[in-house]
Amino acid sequence: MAQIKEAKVPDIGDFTDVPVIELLVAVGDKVVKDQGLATLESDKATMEVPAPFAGTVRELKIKVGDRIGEGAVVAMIEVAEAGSDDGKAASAAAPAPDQAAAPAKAPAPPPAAAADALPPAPARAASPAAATAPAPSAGTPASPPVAFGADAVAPGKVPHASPAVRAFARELGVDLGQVAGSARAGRITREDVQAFVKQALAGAGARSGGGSGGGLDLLPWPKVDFAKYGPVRSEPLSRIKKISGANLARNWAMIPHVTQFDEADITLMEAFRKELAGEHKDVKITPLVFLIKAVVAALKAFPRFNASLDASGENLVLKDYFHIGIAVDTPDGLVVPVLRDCDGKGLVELSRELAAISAKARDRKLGPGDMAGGCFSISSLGGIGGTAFTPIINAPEVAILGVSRSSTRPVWDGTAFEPRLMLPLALSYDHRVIDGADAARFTSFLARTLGDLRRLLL
Ligand code: CAO
Repeated sequence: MAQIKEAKVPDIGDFTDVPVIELLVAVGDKVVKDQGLATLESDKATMEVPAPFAGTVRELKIKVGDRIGEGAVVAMIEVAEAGSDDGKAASAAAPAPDQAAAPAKAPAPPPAAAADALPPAPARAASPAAATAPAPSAGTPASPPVAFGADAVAPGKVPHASPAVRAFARELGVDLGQVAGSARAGRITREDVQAFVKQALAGAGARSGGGSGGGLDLLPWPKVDFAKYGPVRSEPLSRIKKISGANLARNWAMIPHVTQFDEADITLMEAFRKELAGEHKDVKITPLVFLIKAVVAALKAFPRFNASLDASGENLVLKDYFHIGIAVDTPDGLVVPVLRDCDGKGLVELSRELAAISAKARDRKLGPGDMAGGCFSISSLGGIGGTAFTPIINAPEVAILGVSRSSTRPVWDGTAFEPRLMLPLALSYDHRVIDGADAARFTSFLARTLGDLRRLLL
């Protein structure tokens, strides 16, 4: 017969009067034994109150902000039979095994935190994580929440992390007890969880390859006391650098990059650009907008470049829209806002939009929507200098064009050397999706188009 019992805070060591920072269940939720009911956070540690038995939550006795200690009643739980505290009888009332594996409810990280710190999730296709880490689905975390027994809550033993980080760890199935915290007082950050997952994946990969090159069997990062060698200063990385760094590292490690180099004769294009610039003095018209138009034409001619691998990694999603990401250098680091529907816009309109979006980027006013939905990116260092570089693909896109500074060089026209303005191009592409021959065709097409803009009319 069903019985309603009190779920109380267990012995939590020396902690009393600890604030409740998060409720992990709601009335009506089914819980399994040891599932977290609420999170408490003292100045020394964060801990979850585990369900002492399985059943259905009938009433919550606490709310966020309450301060509680050992013995406080957290919830009233209806169990199927009396005497189920030991968990054996409770199994009769526990959800079916599949439900038990996916607890009824765990809160998602607060949206601010999610948007704030979480770089776009790796495409599962591109990610060995898909093979080893469970894929979270809405409302059903793929792993049981991390709960800590009373014997694990002494200071120094309890993982110290914010609710958002704890929710993030739960989603990834990470036991925070195994993660070393890098922040003040050993607090675990989102980056620590990501680093832990990366390391675990590298280990799993190495194991699956028999330790013979099957995974990223990397050496630990060198720890050097630089101060031993001379005066040093330390400065924290900006938030943008941390986010873009994590994305760049993932893309560099997971995408088989090849870079195809080419050059375009932009002598005629440059003459036209100057003419146009003279007619539109209110806006800066640079070679970049010509590149955008030429890229759109190339994407139309080679649709596999305007595509992404789907989540299974087995299908290519081909796009019939032309949104181009532009790498913008800001004082805080690199960002890639997206210019939409570039196929339907002219050079002057694109120049205005480019000026507006790069100003917005430099003023730190870009929202996540400004950077979403890109098909293909262009990274132009032409205004700065250099002859060539190998850009990193902006996943889940499959290619990126790097542009360096144009220079006038003698070019043999069959009978004589002619001074021509040459623009260096570098196309990095995902070799899983694009073959080298197609990449060479793509850059040749680009070069021909930039060399003779009439081709944009074809
Ligand atoms: N060759 C020669 N000159 C070039 C050129 C090229 N390929 N591209 C631009 N220029 C010229 C422009 O015409 C302009 O000349 P004027 O000052 O005489 O008018 C000057 O260089 C400066 O251009 P710009 O940089 O202001 O404008 P842009 O449209 O070329 O680029 C933007 C805009 C936002 C992309 C750019 O400012 C920027 O941030 N670039 C850096 C991108 C980056 O960091 N990429 C690296 C990613 S990997 O870490």
